[in-house]
Amino acid sequence: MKVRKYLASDMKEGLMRVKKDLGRDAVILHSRRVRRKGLRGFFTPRQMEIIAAVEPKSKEHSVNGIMLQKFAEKEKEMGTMAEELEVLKSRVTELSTSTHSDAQTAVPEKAAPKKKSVAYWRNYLEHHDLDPALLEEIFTEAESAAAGPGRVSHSRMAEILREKAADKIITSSGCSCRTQVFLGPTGVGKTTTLAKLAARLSLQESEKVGLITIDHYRIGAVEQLRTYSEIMDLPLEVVMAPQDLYKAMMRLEGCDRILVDTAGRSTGDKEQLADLASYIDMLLPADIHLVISATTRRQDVNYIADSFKKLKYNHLIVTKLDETNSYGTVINSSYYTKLPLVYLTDGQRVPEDLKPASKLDLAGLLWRTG
Ligand SMILES: Nc1nc2c(ncn2[C@@H]2O[C@H](COP(=O)(O)OP(=O)(O)OP(=O)(O)O)[C@@H](O)[C@H]2O)c(=O)[nH]1
Ligand SMILES: [Mg+2]
Repeated sequence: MKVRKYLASDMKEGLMRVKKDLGRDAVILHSRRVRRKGLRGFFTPRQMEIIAAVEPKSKEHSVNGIMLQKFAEKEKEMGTMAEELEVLKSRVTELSTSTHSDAQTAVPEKAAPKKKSVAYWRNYLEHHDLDPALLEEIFTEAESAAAGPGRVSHSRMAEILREKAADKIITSSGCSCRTQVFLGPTGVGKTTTLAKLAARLSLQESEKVGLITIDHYRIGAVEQLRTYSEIMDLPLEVVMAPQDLYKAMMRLEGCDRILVDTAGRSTGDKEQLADLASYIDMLLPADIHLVISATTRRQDVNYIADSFKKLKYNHLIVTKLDETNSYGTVINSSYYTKLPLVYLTDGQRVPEDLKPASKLDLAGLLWRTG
């Protein structure tokens, strides 16, 4: 690992230097404000000291990269197996035609490979805990797309299923509102995701970003966001009551975007959710992201989606993709709520581990571990 120390006048300049020097994959290990050495240090503003590191390129692996590579390998393997199967079948057919009539061999010859392929993929997709109704829709559509006189190879069936799965997912290319709210169950990664987006918007899109937290319930919650706000040099407002939101928004008047962090809410606690709803009402119009962890079971995704409904969420973010190898949650959440997925996260690194949701990448996730 390559580790470097930087001194800059502020965090923004420091991060730009880190990015220029170590590249986009650099990770901030530590940052603090320091005085210049010597007497001069007392009369000049403090500097920002940043310690950053980067892994050598060869270890680099992105979700998309792994996903596409695995899928390609799987398809290749399936293609080879299917070809071998075809050769075997034609040998058997040749042998049997010498003893049976043509009419007897034609029907089973055509029907067999299609059935086998469908059963294999059904079994495979069930492992991902896909919603049964969604699974049925995908297979009904895939089977009618594959119908016809010709044979459907194993890999072709996978391709059709992937297309049909992609059709079921709704995605949105980004956030249109000035105010972006992050809510969801406890510990799913709301604050970390907000910090990733804040960094992306302010550093890559050069937007003026302001932060608000209404999470003052958990000890350390404000400090967590304050640390990010100091590192990125972004204004932060801590709001203790719904009526204070207006003043906080006024203080952030000059910002292009306002990202609002909320306290994680226990899904079954109606009182807590009602309390949060009184803040949300004051923030509208807003993009309200329901943040769900990819490790959530199917039934719990539906329970969370229903419980948070009164908070008027209109977008989805699925986090912690790196912590599972069964990706049904990602697809189920969009299918069940009929709402667009906007971002996926696959790690703790800020800001790197945040990806815009794309239909084909999402459908491809289902084949990632095949
Ligand atoms: N592996 C992994 N960890 C993540 C990801 N996103 C966040 N985390 C970690 O999950 C933990 C909780 O993250 P927070 O951002 O504090 O979660 P939160 O939803 O704000 O939590 P509360 O405010 O307490 O409800 C931290 O250790 C994060 O680093 C992710 O995509 N992958
Ligand atoms: Mg939080």
